[in-house]
Amino acid sequence: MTKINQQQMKQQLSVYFIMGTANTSRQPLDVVKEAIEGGVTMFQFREKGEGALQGEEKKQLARQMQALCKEASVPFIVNDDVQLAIDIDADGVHIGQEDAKAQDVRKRIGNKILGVSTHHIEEVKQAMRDGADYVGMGPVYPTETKKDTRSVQGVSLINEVRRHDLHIPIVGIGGITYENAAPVIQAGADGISLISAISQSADPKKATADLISLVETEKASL
Ligand code: TZP
Ligand code: ICP
Ligand code: MG
Repeated sequence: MTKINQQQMKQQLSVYFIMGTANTSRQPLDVVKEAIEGGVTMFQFREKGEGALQGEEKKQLARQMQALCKEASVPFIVNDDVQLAIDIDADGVHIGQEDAKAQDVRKRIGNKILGVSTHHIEEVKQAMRDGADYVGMGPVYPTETKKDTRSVQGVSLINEVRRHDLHIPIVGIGGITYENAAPVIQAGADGISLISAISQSADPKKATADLISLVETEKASL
């Protein structure tokens, strides 16, 4: 596996869907399948919260989602669980500031994609030194999906990083919907990352397709 280049990474981040069993009342695999049909550009398996699967059950669901992604050439990223990502040969890992150290994770995963959640410009610089391929920034807007988030920051950090001319690929996260997504891209993010706007949608395929066309329009207008 060769390391992803920055230009490719920026394209893959456009509409980055994150999901686990807690984020839908439907069959999780059906939701992922529909989101893929709608054109998601990257997927993260985030099996957390109430009723989250563990051990072999978690691994089995991960493999099933991974297979759907693989068929559609959608990069499959595992949240937090570095060992799971290695065991099933996922395309990458996403970690927060409270998880394993990015530098150590980079050593363990070789050229796989590494994403790091950041909330301050110093964390962004550190993630870059540690070898992150992209950073997540948020919560941009209030969200009901994750209870232990940092304070809502709008697009201020995204703006600040771009003002400092840092070229790391950025994805905004937290409370993003079709209605409020445009300012995130206008601020300089390369994409939007969403859970509920797709996973709770009555039509995940259409929700995704609409988000894709919005992000592409916004990127083209910059
Ligand atoms: N990290 C910061 S906000 C968030 C995570 C995982 C949840 C995003 O979920 P939603 O439903 O898109 O607001
Ligand atoms: N950003 C991304 C992309 N994923 C996450 N799980 C997160 C922030 C907390
Ligand atoms: Mg985490």
